[in-house]
Parts: sequence; C-alpha cells; structure tokens
Amino acid sequence: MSDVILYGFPISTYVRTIHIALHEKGVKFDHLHHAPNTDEMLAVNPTGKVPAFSHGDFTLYETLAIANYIDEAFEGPALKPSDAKQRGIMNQWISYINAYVFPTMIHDLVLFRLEIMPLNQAVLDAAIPTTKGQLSLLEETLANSDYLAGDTATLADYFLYPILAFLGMVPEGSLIADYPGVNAWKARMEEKKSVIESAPTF
Ligand SMILES: N[C@@H](CCC(=O)N[C@@H](CS)C(=O)NCC(=O)O)C(=O)O
Repeated sequence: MSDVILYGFPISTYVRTIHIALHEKGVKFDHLHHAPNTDEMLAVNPTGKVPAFSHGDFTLYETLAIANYIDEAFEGPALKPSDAKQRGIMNQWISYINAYVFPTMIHDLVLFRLEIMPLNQAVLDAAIPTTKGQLSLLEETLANSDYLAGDTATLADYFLYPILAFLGMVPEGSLIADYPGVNAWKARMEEKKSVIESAPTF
C-alpha cells in the first residue's frame, strides 16, 4: 500500500477535487472508497464527512487543507499561482464555491434531481435562479480567462469542476450552455487526464 491514502467514495465532489489534485501533482496514492459517517471515515475524520487523507502517519481532513498540503508537500507542478494577487483570486473563488456554489448546485438541486435526497420542490425551485446568478458571476471571469485564476488551472478550478460535472448530469445542466465562457472552461477541463481519470462510475 502507498504511504499516501485518499479516503472517501468517488461520487463526492470534494473527494474528486483531491483526486484531481493528486493526479495533477503526479502523486501515487491508494484510494479507499469509504462512505461518509462510517466507522472507517470517523476513524480519519471526526466529522464523518469525505474526504480525508493520510501521508504516512500524518492525517488530515477538510478538502482545502488537504489540497494545500498536497501542493506544498510533494514535488510536481504548482497548483496555486505564484503571484499574490492571482493567489488571492484563487482563494476568493474557493471560498465562494464552498460557501455558495456547492450548497446551491449540489445540496439544493443535484441531490434532489438524482433522488439522493427526498425532493423539496420549493428549495429546488429557489435553487434555479441562484444557480443562474452563480453561473453568471463565473461567466464574468471565464468569458475572458481560460481558468478561474489566470491562464493555468489552479485549485479553484479543481474545486469547481466536480460540481459543474454533476450539474451537467441533471436537466438544469442545460443552463450551462447559456454561459459560453463557463461552457468552454468545462470542455477545457474535460480534456485533462486528471479529470478523466477521477470520473466516478455509477
Ligand atoms: N467541509 C468539508 C465538506 C465535505 C463534504 O461536505 N463532503 C460531503 C460529500 S461531497 C459529505 O461527506 N457528505 C455527507 C454528510 O454530510 O453526511 C470539506 O471541505 O472537506
């Protein structure tokens, strides 16, 4: 077994973010597909959520902490911009994605559409204009930039992509076509080996 282990089932957007980051960095790892809130997950993450990560006897949870650790602890291409302003923009996007995009697009929309959660029609209805607003904000950047924080993919793109991939699987995914910059960014991301290799199977 590798001394690098990713814990958490691959359908999680956050697990996929870490999978992509490890692949981009060229780190070999073992992936244990534990479901949230199982004894196995609780042993490595007191919240029971996925993902968690270990490197030798060092264990981490919370996706942002894990992603930063991977970038800093291993050789390979940088996953964050070297420029302080671009890094600020990257962190702004990660915070926005975690605080607003994930709750809206995954919790309030995709989980209902995929019947993972019992439908709450009022919440789903409200999520549609909110999703459009979020896509519109992303479009302001992606209409003029290949990636969220400059001309190279960074952790911000790796946080966003798994969410938009899920959005693309439900009827509201058709909204993405109305935002050509976002649409082109998604296609650009889908060419990456890390994105292809991390795709969950259902
Ligand atoms: N703040 C956590 C969020 C992780 C998270 O929400 N994971 C979801 C799957 S994408 C999960 O484990 N959900 C199960 C639950 O909340 O019980 C992180 O950044 O790692």
